[in-house]
Amino acid sequence: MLFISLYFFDFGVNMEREFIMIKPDGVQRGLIGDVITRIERVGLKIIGLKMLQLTKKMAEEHYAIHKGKPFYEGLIEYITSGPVVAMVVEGKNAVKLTRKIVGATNPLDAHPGTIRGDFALEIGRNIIHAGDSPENAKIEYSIYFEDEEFVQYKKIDEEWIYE
Ligand code: D4T
Repeated sequence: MLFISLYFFDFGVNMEREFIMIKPDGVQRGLIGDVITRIERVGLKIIGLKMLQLTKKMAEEHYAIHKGKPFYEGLIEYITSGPVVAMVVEGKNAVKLTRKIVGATNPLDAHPGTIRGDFALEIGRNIIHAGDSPENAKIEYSIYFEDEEFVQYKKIDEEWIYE
């Protein structure tokens, strides 16, 4: 009994939800599968997934923090220029782990082996977005998902992923 409660206690620590978006260049370049594979194989659980075309309103809400910056208008145009794939994943330290897989914002600084390091060349065409904190991830995924859309399930490999 003690073992069971400890197990569940430990499993609950640092469990996070992360918001990920494959941007229009990632979709157009046929990288949806590649990106999802990298997220899945580290052990993160996808609980929400959809393809959509961002409206200008959604894009402006998502990138409100960058309003007024020199790259803002170009960013809004780019992110609304074609369909994106929006995803919410769950896992222990999901945000830190995802940001590591994604790599630095500027692909020039992103290490080989990261998504941006392997597939991108310019900051304004950097393939993917990932929330930078659990709080911001929630603010972002709430733009695109209703809470009822998330699927709660247990993956059979969890006991081999979590110690
Ligand atoms: P996103 O939001 O796309 O995951 O990127 P990051 O979280 O890694 O980085 P960010 O918020 O600083 O930038 C948002 C978005 O703006 C583009 N950008 C950024 C750009 O085109 N020129 C720039 O100088 C900066 C700083 C790229 C990502």
